[in-house]
Amino acid sequence: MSSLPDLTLYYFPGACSQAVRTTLHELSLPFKSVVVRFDANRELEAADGSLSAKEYRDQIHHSSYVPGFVITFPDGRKESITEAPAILSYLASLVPEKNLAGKTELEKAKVLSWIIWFAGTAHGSAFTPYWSPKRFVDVSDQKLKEGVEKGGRRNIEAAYENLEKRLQKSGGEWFVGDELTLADIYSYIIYRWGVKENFGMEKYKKYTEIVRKLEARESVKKTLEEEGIPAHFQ
Ligand SMILES: N[C@@H](CCC(=O)N[C@@H](CS)C(=O)NCC(=O)O)C(=O)O
Repeated sequence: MSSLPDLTLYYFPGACSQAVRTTLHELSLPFKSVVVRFDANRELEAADGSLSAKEYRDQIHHSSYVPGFVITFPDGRKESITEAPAILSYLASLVPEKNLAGKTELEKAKVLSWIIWFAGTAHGSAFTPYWSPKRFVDVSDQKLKEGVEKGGRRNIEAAYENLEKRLQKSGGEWFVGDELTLADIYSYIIYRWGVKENFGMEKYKKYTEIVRKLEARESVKKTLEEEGIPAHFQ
């Protein structure tokens, strides 16, 4: 453990950065976390005053989003990584014996496929237009704004249906086979967003079963406690 780099997560409670926190706990990796908040210009800055919005954008996240993730190596060199699937894959590689990225080459591809799909399709093409239409259109045009939000909501529903169908077909106990992977961990926050936005999540039976199992894990319990979010089922 002593040769491991220092890890710092920049997060917002209940955001996609939550998947990084749970992965860190699942791997028992020590880390520091810094909560971010919006400044007067709606740009993210460190809430503890350690980074202004400009510093956060310049040093941590080029687009001023979470998760921000910084690795400080024993020689003092710092690197930052962005995009949740990349951060999760990096973390899994620090503790390869836990196989969170999958065991076989085929499993690894399947885990990667799910986490890219969560980030790009379920989040980026569905929740992001629904919540942040300004990333797509000029929101001073009410019609355009509403059109994007509506498309986002439709894509969210389609994503959950797609996910449940694929889970039903796959037959394993978790997203990929019978062991917990990054795919399950990432799926948790995507489910909670559906709960928050009233998508009637319990109709997605297998997904719900997996989320119940996730909430029974110490890693998820710890994450929810640290982010001040109550469990959904327990
Ligand atoms: N593709 C990015 C998406 C990051 C993202 O959209 N994060 C949201 C929180 S879930 C965010 O930072 N929102 C702040 C904003 O839109 O200003 C990733 O996976 O890291």
